This record gives sequence, C-alpha cells and structure tokens, in this order.
Amino acid sequence: MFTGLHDAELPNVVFMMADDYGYGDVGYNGGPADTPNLDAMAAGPNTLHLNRYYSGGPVCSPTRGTVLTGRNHNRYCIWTANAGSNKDDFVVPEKMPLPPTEVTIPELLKPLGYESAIFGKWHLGDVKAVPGGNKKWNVSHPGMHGFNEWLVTERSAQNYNLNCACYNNTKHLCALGHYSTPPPCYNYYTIHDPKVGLETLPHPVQGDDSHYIVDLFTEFLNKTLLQEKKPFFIYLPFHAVHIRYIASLGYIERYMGKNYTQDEIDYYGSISAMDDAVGRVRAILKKFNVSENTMLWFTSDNGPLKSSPGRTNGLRGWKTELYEGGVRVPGLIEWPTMIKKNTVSDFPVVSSDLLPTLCDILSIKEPSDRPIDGVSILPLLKGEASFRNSSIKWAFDIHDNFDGLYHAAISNDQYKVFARYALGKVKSAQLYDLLNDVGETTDISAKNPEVFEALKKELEDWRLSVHTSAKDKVQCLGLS
Ligand SMILES: [Ca+2]
Repeated sequence: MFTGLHDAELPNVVFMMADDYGYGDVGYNGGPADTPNLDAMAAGPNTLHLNRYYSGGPVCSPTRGTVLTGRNHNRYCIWTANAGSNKDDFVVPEKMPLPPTEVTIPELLKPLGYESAIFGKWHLGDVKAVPGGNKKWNVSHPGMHGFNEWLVTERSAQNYNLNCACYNNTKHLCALGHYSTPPPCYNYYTIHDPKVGLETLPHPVQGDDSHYIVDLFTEFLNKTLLQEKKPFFIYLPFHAVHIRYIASLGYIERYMGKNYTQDEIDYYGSISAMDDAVGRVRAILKKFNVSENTMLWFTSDNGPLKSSPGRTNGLRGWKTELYEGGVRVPGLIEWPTMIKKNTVSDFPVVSSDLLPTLCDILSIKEPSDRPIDGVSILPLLKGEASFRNSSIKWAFDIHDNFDGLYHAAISNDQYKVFARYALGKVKSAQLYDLLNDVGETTDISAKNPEVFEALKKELEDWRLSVHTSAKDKVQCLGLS
C-alpha cells in the first residue's frame, strides 16, 4: 500500500474518455448495458454529474483536439477525423494532424512538475516517425505535444485483441482466439523513455483494450508516484464502443440468453469491460492514496453511431451531427478535495473547458496569443455557479474543409441555434429551447426573434474568428 509520499497539493488529473458512447448508453441514464462502476461514480458523494456535458466536436479527432488545446478544432484545421493511418504516405488536407504550434495541457502543466501520459486512442495524427520513411509533418505523436509517456493507437481499433485483424463477419472467431488472418500488428506504438527515442515496433496487445489501458495506467502510477513522486495528468481514451466493438468471452456471457442480437451483445459487453476498467481506475487511485486530490473525469468523444445499438434517449441526431444526440454525452467529475457533495447539474460543460479549468485551478496563464474557446468551470466545481453565462459553439463538415457547406451551432444555458451554412452564409437556421424541448423538435425562432438574432450574430462573429485562426494555420502549414 502506498502511504502518501506524493507531496504536493497540486491535484492530479485523470481524464477518461469513451469513444462513440451515447448519452443513453450509460446505466445511470437507463442504458441496457450494466455499468455498476459508472453508476457508483455518478452517485458518489464527491461527484459532479453533468447532465449537459458536450463533446467539442461530433466525431473523434475534433473532440480530441478540443480536450488538449481548449480550442475549437477548426481553428487548427482538424476538420474531421484525421487520417491517423500508416497507409497514408501523403498529407490529406481535410485530415489534418494536431499542429505542433498548438499549446496543450501537458505542455502547460510541465513547468509545475507534472508528468503526463496517454494510454489508448490518440487520433490526432500519425505516431510513427519511421526512420527513412516519407512521412512529413503529418506525424504528430503525443511526445510532440508534451506527453512524457504513451502507448497509443493512431485511430479507432477494435476494443478486443487490438492487433488482430477482424471483420464483422469473422469477429466472433476472434473472440474465441481464432484469427481469420494473421494479426497485422499495425496499431500500437510505444515510447517509454524519451532518451531512447521513438520506438517504432508494434506493441502486441491481447485482451480487452480497456483493461490493458488500466494496466498501463497502474504501471505509470507505480513509476510516477512511488519513484518520482510527481503530480500527474493521465489521459485514458478507451476504444469502446467505436466500431469494431467486440466483447471478450466473459463479457459476451453476461448478455447471452436475453434476446439480444450478437451485435448488441458485443456492444453491451464492450461497455461492461470499459465499466470494469473505470472501477479499477477508481480503486487504484484509492490504493495509491491519491483519490482525494485527483480530479477524475469520465466523458465520451461524441454521440453514438446511428447504425450501432447506441442510444441517445430521444435526443435528436447521432454521431457526425450537431444536434444534441451528436454532442451531448455522459459527463462525470469526481474530486473529493474540491467537490463536497453529490450534485447533478444542468450547467453546460464542453470538452474544451478542461484546459482553461486546469489553468484556473493551478494559476497558470492561458495562452494569450490565440483565442481559447473553453471557459474555466472552477466556479461550478466549487459549487458557486449554477449558470454558465457564456455560449458553446460548434462547426462541422466532413467534406469541404470548412469553406463551403457545413453546420454550426451555438448553445447557451437555455437556447440553441442550429444553422446550415453555404458559401459563408447562413442558408437556414432554427432556434430551440433546450430546457423545454430537449429533443429539438420545435423551431421557436419566429416567436423569439431577439434571442434568435443575438445568438446568430454571436455565432457569426465566432465563425469569422475561427476562419481567421484557420487561415493562419493553413499558411503556416504551407497549404494556402
Ligand atoms: Ca468517436
């Protein structure tokens, strides 16, 4: 048992993020998969349960960018899920990596002595800098953004036996340990010691990814706490429940005999594996005697895929959409040192709030040479604020590099404007009252013209600001 050698009043931060995990998928919101550990975390005496937690984008890479930078993903040209594939030996303009010019949480925390690690799905650029390879700046691995240690996939991977090539029609053979094709070993790369340099060998992985990720988390704590005695920022992006979700046998058995389809069994089993991993993270923090002053987050990177068994509980839209179903996802923060009672909050929080919040807590100056889109939620954590009093904005399009047709949205404590843009102009827009119409069924813009016009104006000003940021970045990257 670790006995409190960790000297610092500096809080530790563990940010857990599921993949494509819907608002209605979690047990405490009525999801069919059992999630006793997430339910316990949600009900804990030191937990802030965010009923309006939003992903900063409606798909993977954009949200992951917002988590680390506090900035909307379009500002640095991550228009959509980036390539993140070693198959691409050329730069795909609409699939940009996280540029080295972005300032990230690990970089901001480093001067205070923090060690940072990421274990799981990176999806912010290629991670392998193969000597002699023809990769150029498309490589953007965690070590280039301040992480001391990592073991990551470049993009989505099946969440069981990551190195096994499985396809939908054969995945259950994989669960039984019989591979349809030899494992290609293309997804995991690792570096553990910066002095050694980038290790490009694939790291063989067996079993449930979420369990493996927690094994790595534990190893990291052993090193960081017991040997180095440093505060830490650990980012744990699980692969569940992005396709190809596949449950291992023990988790499959939990859902057999209940009239579920095999697809549902794999989906729910993958959720249960991740839920067990969340339980392990909480237990390990206690074991290391750092649970009191560790800020533990659980979130998702976007809403569920429409074709999956995922659920939004009636929220409109799915992954890739800026309606609530695409961006409102489970959100929990547990932090005994700061949060003194269980609270369910409708205060809107977005993934880009993490960086400004940590800056506020640690008295770090936010980067002042660029717009930051998130805000500090420290007043909410202290129990001193019930309203955000600022808006959250999104913009997303997967085809046109943010220059042509795309959707944008702005939401404040009560209202939301959803707008379709064409050639830089609003083509159509609606106003919804999220407090009284969470399903976004009724456009009330005609009855509330002042609210509608004010939000549209704010959205337009922000959109122009984002274009200015992106223009600078495009020039910087030589793509203008
Ligand atoms: Ca995702």
